[in-house]
Amino acid sequence: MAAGRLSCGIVGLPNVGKSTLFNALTSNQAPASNYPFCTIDPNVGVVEVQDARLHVLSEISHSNKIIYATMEFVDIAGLVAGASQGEGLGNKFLANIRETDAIVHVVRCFDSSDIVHVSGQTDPIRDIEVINLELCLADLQMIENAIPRVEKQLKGKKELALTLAVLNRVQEHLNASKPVRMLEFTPEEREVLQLYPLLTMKKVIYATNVSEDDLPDMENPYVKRVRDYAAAEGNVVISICARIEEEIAQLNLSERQQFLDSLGLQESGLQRLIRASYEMLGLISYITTGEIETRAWTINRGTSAAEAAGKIHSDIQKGFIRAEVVSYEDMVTYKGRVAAREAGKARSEGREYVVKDGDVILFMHN
Ligand SMILES: Nc1nc2c(ncn2[C@@H]2O[C@H](COP(=O)(O)OP(=O)(O)OP(=O)(O)O)[C@@H](O)[C@H]2O)c(=O)[nH]1
Ligand SMILES: [Mg+2]
Repeated sequence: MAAGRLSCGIVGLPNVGKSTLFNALTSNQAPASNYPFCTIDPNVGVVEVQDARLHVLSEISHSNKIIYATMEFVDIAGLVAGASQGEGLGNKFLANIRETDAIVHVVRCFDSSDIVHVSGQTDPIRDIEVINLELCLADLQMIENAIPRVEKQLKGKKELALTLAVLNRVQEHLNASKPVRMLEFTPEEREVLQLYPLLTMKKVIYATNVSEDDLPDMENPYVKRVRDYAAAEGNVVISICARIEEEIAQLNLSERQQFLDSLGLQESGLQRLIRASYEMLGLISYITTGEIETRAWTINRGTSAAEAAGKIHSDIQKGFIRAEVVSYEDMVTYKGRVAAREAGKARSEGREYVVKDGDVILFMHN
């Protein structure tokens, strides 16, 4: 995670469309924004989270610019069976995944005789299980290395009994090739587990990559099977056509809408994927708006007003007096903060107020 930004790693077998998706994600910049787009390194891209609310508020405030929330995506080279044993570039890929906060698992759901499938033919569930097994095996290695160490220390430190119990439970689960995120933990157990950055603890979105022929609804029997599989695990599925997304991303705004219309699409699949990823990371946005800019600020769900103010500047957090909060809906209904305030729709909130997604905030500070 660079610059405090959370990241999603794009994983999957080779040749399933990860880089195509990554290229689409990172070239898909909003023309209205002048956020300095940067590719941190060739495999890490900063992506804007489109938000129609910012357009509406920028018109109300006559803002000079819009600044979107951002998040990172990391293109991770294809994992193959045996990666956890060092097959392919195995351990290097696994280390890359460990550094990300959540996973977008790209699953090939298109047939193509031109594009070689590493295991012969398209079979999304087999593919998912190859990847998940490698991730489980990598986690199992970590746990198997940790258990004897904890056992040794346990003699002097009785409080490690909980750690050992958790590790044993996790080991048993991983031995059955099941991801650790499916287990339930108490808050104390979760704290213990933070010392062990497990790959299968990370949340997952399955991105089913379909053929151009499956537009506009992007459903096919392969996708259906992934949906059933993901539902059983409680995971989200977003269907995309990476190749089309890459084309869409090359177009300017007016061409883009025309192209989407011609394909029968409301919005690009990329936007759905970005939003779902943002939510998966537990992120929400609060908004500031004025003549200079209308801007979304990223916070974790549950963040207090004072902490949220600190995102703008640490001085605002330190000198925090109060936050004047108007909901997005009231900003629109009353066409701005002044009228919303007159209508009694501006709430005065203290340091501990828990900020909600879409709160439009003005901070008062010393
Ligand atoms: N027909 C079709 N082809 C696609 C689609 N997405 C990707 N491809 C093609 O599949 C091939 C592999 O795509 P990449 O994006 O390079 O795959 P990758 O997952 O990054 O592969 P590795 O980096 O080798 O692991 C390329 O020739 C793409 O053009 C799609 O939606 N439809
Ligand atoms: Mg690639």
